[in-house]
Amino acid sequence: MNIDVEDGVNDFVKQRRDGSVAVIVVDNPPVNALRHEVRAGLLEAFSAARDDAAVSAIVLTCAGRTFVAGADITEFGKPPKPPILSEVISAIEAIEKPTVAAIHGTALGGGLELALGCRYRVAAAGAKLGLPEVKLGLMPGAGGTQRLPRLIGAEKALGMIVSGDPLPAQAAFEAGLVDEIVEGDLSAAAIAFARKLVAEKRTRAPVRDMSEKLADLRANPAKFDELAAAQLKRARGLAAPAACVEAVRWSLDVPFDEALKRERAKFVELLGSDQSKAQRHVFFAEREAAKAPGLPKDVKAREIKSAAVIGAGTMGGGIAMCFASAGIPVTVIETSQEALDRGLATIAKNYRNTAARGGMTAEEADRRIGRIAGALTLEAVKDADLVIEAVFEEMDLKRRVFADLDRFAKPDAVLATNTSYLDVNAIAQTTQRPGSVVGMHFFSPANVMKLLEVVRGAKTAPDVLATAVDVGRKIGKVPAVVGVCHGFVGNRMLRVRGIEAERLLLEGALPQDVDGALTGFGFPMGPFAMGDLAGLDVGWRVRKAEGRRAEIADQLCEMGRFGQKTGKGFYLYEAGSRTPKPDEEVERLIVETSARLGVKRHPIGKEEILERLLYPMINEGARILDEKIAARPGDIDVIWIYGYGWPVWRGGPMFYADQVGLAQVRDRLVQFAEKTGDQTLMPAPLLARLAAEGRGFGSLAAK
Ligand code: 3H9
Repeated sequence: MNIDVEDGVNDFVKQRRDGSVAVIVVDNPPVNALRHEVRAGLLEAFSAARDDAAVSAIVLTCAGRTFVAGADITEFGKPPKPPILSEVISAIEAIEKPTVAAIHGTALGGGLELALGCRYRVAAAGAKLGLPEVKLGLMPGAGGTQRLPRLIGAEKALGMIVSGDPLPAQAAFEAGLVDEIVEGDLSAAAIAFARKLVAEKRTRAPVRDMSEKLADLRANPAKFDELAAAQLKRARGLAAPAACVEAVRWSLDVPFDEALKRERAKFVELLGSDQSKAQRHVFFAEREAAKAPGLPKDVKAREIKSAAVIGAGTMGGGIAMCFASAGIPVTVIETSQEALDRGLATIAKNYRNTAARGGMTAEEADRRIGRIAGALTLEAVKDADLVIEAVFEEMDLKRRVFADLDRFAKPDAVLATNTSYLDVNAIAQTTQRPGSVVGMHFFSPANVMKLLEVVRGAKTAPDVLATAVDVGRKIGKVPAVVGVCHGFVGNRMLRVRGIEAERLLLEGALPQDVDGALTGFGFPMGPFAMGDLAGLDVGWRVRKAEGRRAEIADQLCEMGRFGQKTGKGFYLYEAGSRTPKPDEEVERLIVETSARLGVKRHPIGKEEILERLLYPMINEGARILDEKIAARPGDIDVIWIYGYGWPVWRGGPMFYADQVGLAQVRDRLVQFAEKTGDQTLMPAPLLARLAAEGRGFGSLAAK
């Protein structure tokens, strides 16, 4: 069959002929995931090209914005439909004619594995190639763990597979993963590349038969153990990274076909694990959280070409860095030269430290620093498309700033407040344009933490909300849209946990017991170590403003124990150390306070500590859903994972609640309410209703 024009193998795979080169095109927007029809279409198209004597070489390309970005994650958990991906790849790999994958955008997971089945790979200059399965609690399941080490060596492959981080095209070229980097028309270049292979009669063994790059580690298995141990250091509590290491090791000492079988079996095992289910939930929840309900479909984000940040403190400086790092020029505004100089100097120091550690080149650090200007008057916001206020957390001050902003900002500027608790509507009211006002709540350190709570005020215009979300993604954040209430989603739930943590101290636990239960669960740190890190005076101020007390924390503050910055807080810190050490003085204070308040202390087990901390948070999450402050349970999960260190492999508080079972959560909450006399611990109506119906929060998302 002679195909000159594009012909559909099916709806998702097309083919055409360019002279004697067969061009196979995957067309499954948005990311060309390998759904069943794509796999079947590829097998059919490659087989036909193989058997057609008029075809001398085959090029595989993709339509749209990217090469294949992996298996179709939405198919996971459903019975697999043949052909499975490994069969398709094995069939492609066995073809003797030159096969060339033409890669643009991202070749990820099964997409890269597919490209590894071709004998050659060419890539557009901006392409990225990686095996990110580990980020979904998985490992590559279609030969990636065996072919990648054969092509680029086990050491580099191990790094890529365990981290899940992709290589840019240039690095991939240097590693031998890509044969040529192409500027301009990728398809045309790939076809020309294929023609040249034919003309020069160049051939190459399939990747499965390569072994040269494995020789070094095959001769020195102890070195592999060292590399593996280094890779696994940060993989606390996670099953997938260990499985990745094990599989890469097979590339050294297990025959290829046997290793493929083992890889598949391990992949299937991980697919069924709770960890992977949680991580896949987070993948989709993260994307959903940015979608605000009720926004018109055609709403367009405004273009942000420049930004201004008011306040050069820790928060303002961190926010300014986010913009500078994303290539958006930003002006930082302070009230005094001294504060401005200090803020700008800290920013420059942060960038230079990163460069010194090898995180970026010195030139890149300079470029980023060069995108940040300083100013001493609010007038300097006049050209900014987006203004973010990051002044002290005080309503009067914020209102004054917004009233002034109204005078100076461009009419179409987006005005954002970085408040972490305050009423965005009250702030918006001080302007003549409340529709332009939105909350953008960053988390400290703002240049590092991924979460961005985008707070939608009562009057926030749809395109203003869309702009905050869009710019959030552009500066590398995970935006989650929330409504207005005290503390929004994250801090409102954190407050509940804080109250319980304090209550546990009075009832019999010590700070290290409470923190230990949470780190054991997978949090990087517990509430008391976190309080010491952030400064106990911060929470003290908030409580005073709210007119409430936390017995132990307030006493510590009254003693001048503000945490790490004073060397003492809930723990003791030796000079220059950030390691918390239990402190007898604090333990005495806790015991005395219990006695003074007439609370009889008793031992509290790890399990109970966890339930006491986590279930009230879940309960508050249910109220937040009921009040529509968060649109979906997954939004709350995303907030806790990216803003508060909830372990990703436990899927977030609402996902976790479903795994525990809502009836169990409800029953324990009733017991806690009885035991403490605190009626706010009684199950929220939504939680009680779902538990009674035998449902989980996940069933709300599906509606
Ligand atoms: C794998 O390959 C296993 C194999 O080893 C073995 C198999 C046997 N499937 O992120 P975006 C959706 S595991 C289904 O907003 P971007 C996504 O949900 C897989 N859907 O765009 C979103 O939908 P919606 C290994 C997918 O430009 C839309 O596409 N691969 C998939 O910011 C746009 O996504 C990965 O882990 C998928 N694989 O980023 C790659 N990927 O519009 C995962 C995306 O309804 N994907 N969607 O919200 C990514 O990292 C990013 O999506 C990517 C694009 C970088 C590709």
